[in-house]
Parts: sequence; C-alpha cells; structure tokens
Amino acid sequence: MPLTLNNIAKQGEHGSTMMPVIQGVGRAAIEIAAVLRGAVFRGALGGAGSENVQGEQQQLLDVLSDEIFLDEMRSTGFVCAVGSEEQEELLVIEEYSHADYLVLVDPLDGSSNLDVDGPVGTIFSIVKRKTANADRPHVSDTLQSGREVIAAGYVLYGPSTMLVCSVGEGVDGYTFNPSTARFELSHGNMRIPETGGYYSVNESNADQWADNMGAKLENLKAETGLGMRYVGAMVADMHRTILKGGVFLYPADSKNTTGKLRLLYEAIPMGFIMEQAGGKSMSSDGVAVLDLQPEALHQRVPVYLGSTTKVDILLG
Ligand code: AHM
Ligand code: MG
Repeated sequence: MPLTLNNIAKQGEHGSTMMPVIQGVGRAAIEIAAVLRGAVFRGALGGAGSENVQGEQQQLLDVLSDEIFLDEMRSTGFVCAVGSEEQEELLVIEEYSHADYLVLVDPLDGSSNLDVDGPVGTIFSIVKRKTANADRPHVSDTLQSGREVIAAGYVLYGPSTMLVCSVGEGVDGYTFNPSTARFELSHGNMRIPETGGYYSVNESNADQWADNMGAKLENLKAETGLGMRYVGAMVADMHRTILKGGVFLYPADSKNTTGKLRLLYEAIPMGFIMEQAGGKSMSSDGVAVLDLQPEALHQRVPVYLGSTTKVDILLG
C-alpha cells in the first residue's frame, strides 16, 4: 500500500495536528488542478479585470484558485485565518476564528505561464496564532519568522500534480494518482544534491540587479560551469533546483528595489523547504530568509535558494 498524506501524522512534533490542514491543501490542489485542466473550455483563461494589492493584474484562475483554497481551509475547522497574495487584508474564517492555525498562501504562483500552458503552483506555510484563541485573529499573527513556521510546502501543477511538504522533519513529495484519487508518497526524504544542477534566474534583469549580483553570478558560472534553466514559475524552478541541484535567485533590482518575491507566502515556505531538504536559503549575504522578521503581509525580499556550496559561491 503506498503511503498517502496521512503519513504526515507520523512526522515531527506537529505532524498529527498538521495532517488535516495539509489534507485540506491536498483537496484544494485536486480542485485547482481540475479547474486548470478545463479552464480553456470554460472561458476561465485571461484577466479577471481586477488588480491585487500589489497592483498586478489578476487572472481569472488566480481568483478561482484563491476561492477554492480558502473554502478548503475553512472546511478543515483548524484554520482561523488565511493571508493570501490575492487578498489585501487577512481573511478571518468567522466560523473557526478560535482555531489555532493561520495559513499563508500564494494560491496560483507563476500565473503568467497560464496562457502558454506552462507549469504553475501553489505555495503555503502554516503558523500557530500568537493572539489568544478567544480573540479575533490579527495580521500580527502572520508576522512570524520562518523559524516559527510549523509546516510549509508547495503544489506543482505540471504533467502530474505533486504536493511537496515538510512539518520540520525533512521533505516528502506526494504525487496525485488519478487511479486512486489520492496523493501517494513518490519522493520520500527529498535532498538537494550538492553537485551538478542549474542556476535559475531571470537574467534579462542582470544590468539592473542590486548588490553587484551581475558580477557575482558571472563568478558562479565561471567557477561551477552550471547550465541555466528558467521557467518563470517559482514552484517549478524551485522543484527542479531541489531535485537536480544548483541555485534559484530573484535579486533586488532597480524596478523591484526590495526584490519581487513575497516573504510570507513565497520566500519563507520555499526557504523552509530548501533548508529541510539540506540546502541554504539566504536573503542577502549573512541573512537567512528564515531569520527575517516580517513587517507586513505582502512584504517582498530578495532570495537566493539552493545547495549550500552554490549559494556560498554566489554570495561570497
Ligand atoms: P506571481 O506570484 O504573481 O505569479 O509572481 C511570482 C512569480 C514567480 O513564480 C516567479 O519566480 C517570478 O514571479 C517570475 O518573475 P519574472 O517574470 O520577473 O521573471
Ligand atoms: Mg507567486
């Protein structure tokens, strides 16, 4: 019998309490994958005609995925609030506002790939509230560093749908099996290789990068001879980096002066997964992503995630 998401209950200090929430992520992933597959037939591709809080055009599928994710978090009964890329404010789940956990999510990451049938993903992390259970959850409950995250992960909607997660005891990947309609453990104890791999970055921004990153990347390329791969969806680029090795980066540049990727629902969950897979997650030389103290729900940071050797050469 293959192991399913129930396997999480056996892991770490928080496995049994996290299992229902991660099962909820799994249900959302199955629904989002189905919506993605049928989107072209339902006229669900294209813009929603609205902007999110970051001033980015929302795709219809961003909005749908956000609704699906929120509904599934509500149905777990364990989540008091959700902070989403697609919502300006923290969304309190009124029926369960006394519950213990908050979820931070990018419901559909890499949505610029949608029109070209490219891979996209969902990124999430789970924290325990700081406010008393009797109180209404507050945005301050989300402003916890990556060291306080209890569980995190991502879903990759590629040729198959994969849910990769960690409750702080290594990283496991589960692939959705359409014949059993379950996520089954397919990639146990994922570890990033120290050798080989690729560098992954939008190099067209190189002349605008801050922190002398253009020269630093040239040095990494010269020292390691790494090849380059870039999908433009963080989930797909990170998944390849974990499986094949190398480094994924999104530095600050003159357009995105504090970086592009969001700390709470992109950098921290991916940083958590990368560290749990044996790699390194930095936001600048000497500052780990997981040590940053968040100041705002939609804050952006530079990221350098990959094998320890490659990140050290890059930032050194
Ligand atoms: P999104 O959350 O609005 O999809 O934006 C985040 C995406 C990441 O998936 C990806 O790493 C990055 O933006 C790509 O940015 P760029 O197109 O500037 O290379
Ligand atoms: Mg995103």
